[in-house]
Amino acid sequence: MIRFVTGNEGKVHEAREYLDESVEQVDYDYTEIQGELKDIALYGSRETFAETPGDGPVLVDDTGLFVEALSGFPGPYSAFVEDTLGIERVWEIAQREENRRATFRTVLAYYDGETAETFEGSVRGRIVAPRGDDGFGYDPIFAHDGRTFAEMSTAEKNAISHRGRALAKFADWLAERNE
Ligand code: ITT
Repeated sequence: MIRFVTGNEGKVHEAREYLDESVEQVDYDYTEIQGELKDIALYGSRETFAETPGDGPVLVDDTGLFVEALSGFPGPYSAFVEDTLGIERVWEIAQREENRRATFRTVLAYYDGETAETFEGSVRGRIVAPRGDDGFGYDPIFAHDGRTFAEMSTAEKNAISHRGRALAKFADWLAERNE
């Protein structure tokens, strides 16, 4: 069993579709240090393991949307920017740029008290006017191959997404380890 550390139901839903292992959501608000996604996730996994009851391994997911023309903004600040500006405003800002390319990145950090490991996934796409009702967060303004993530089913999104790719690496590693 994996303890997936997040307050975001959308992330849990995607992880459950993807992993064979059972996934328990741990809604622990770990300290988000300033830095790169990998450092944030690693720090969060160690802190959660130390501070929450239960002894199963923990998995932290830190994700960011990096808009090329905005030098990677909002990147590691994506959650803050979604809460304060909202995705419509991010679209309005990106709309002023000729280059609308963006990358979603996820870093998963696993920690079981001994082993610490990270798994990264990314996907390239374009920022577009909001479309679609599914998914969560920035999904309505992120398009890949002509469709936004909010216009895809969870399975379709997982097959190509930043999180899906990171989860795939994690699942392979776990399967090899459990052999
Ligand atoms: P936790 O930290 O509790 O996991 P969070 O939603 O704050 O939840 P992040 O900091 O990793 O998680 O997320 C950064 C932002 O990116 C946040 O606004 C999310 O809603 C958004 N986000 C994360 N994954 C996403 C995805 O697959 N599609 C669209 N938006 C996503």
